[in-house]
Amino acid sequence: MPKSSLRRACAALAAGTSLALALTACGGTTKSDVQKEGAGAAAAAGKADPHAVTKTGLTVGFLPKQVNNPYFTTADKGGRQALAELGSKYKEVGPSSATDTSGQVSYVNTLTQQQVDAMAVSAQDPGALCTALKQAMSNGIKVVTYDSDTKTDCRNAFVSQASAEDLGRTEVQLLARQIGYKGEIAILSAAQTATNQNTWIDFMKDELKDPKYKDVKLVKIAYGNDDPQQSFQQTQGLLQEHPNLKGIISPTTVGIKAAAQYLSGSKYRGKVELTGLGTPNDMRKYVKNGTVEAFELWDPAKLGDLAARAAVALASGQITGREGETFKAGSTTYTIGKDGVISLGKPTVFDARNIDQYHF
Ligand code: RAM
Repeated sequence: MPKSSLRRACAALAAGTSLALALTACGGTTKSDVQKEGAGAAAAAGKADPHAVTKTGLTVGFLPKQVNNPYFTTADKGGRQALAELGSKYKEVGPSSATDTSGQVSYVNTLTQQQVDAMAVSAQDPGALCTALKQAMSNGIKVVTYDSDTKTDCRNAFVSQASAEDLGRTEVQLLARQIGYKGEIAILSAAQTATNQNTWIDFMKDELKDPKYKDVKLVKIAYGNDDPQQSFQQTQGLLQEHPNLKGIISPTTVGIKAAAQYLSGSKYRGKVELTGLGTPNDMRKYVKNGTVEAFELWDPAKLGDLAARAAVALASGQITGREGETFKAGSTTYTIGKDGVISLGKPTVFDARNIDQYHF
């Protein structure tokens, strides 16, 4: 049977039968065949072949934390454009809530059933997706996490937006400067299980141990679940509970926007400082009306672009995810770091002086 018909037959089988059966009957054979054909002996033996040709006609599935979050719309669009440029196909699936881990698990299984060549996943939870992701990998599907990681053995590589340590520490540094190193502060985060936000918060807590913050007190971590309304209400609640609050860090684009909306229309505007991670387009008016002095972010489209290119490099056998391997993405050569981390670069700090230069 020609490979394309076999693929179609398997997809039909997967749709009409149990996942395990379909995957055993189809995925294992076809995927490893495809792998051996294109990636060369080195990759088939589990070694990277930096000279392997970049495959075309691949399908890469993007699975963000949440599909109706503008941050992921921009990131995934970057992935779609990169794949079009590389001659491969893009698809996107994902839950509409940032607290739907079982939904994310089903989407991983769907992509596995559909026999995509690679998937790029932003994990809502570090462990919940592991079984499904391992099953995908054992069927020859390459798994890249981007934005929010899973455990290291549940993916081939993680495309990280910036150093987590830098992000955590610089957000505290920005806020402390704005409040004159004195007063109560709070954090408005996304989902309680989010790997990326929790890692950044750990670095924020560590940064706060420095004696220069002895008069700064973290009084609460609230969770708005990357839901605009819940984030708005959580901000309101923080100020009711802590009337002396001097500042808020919100390391989520949804949270910081909702907090800025609340502060901007309240008596706290200009009195309670707000920083964190936001998009220039969302935050422009709050910088201009004096609600927010400075905040930071990377370019989400560039993150999606790099995730797509890493996925294709993995599926082409150019990299396997091991430390020290290199691959080209556009005109830049990236080197894989410890634990399979590929880092996009440094974030940008936005304020009144530069915000009009950015349009995302
Ligand atoms: C939200 C999401 C995403 C995070 C950004 C900063 O859109 O929580 O995971 O990276 O904020």
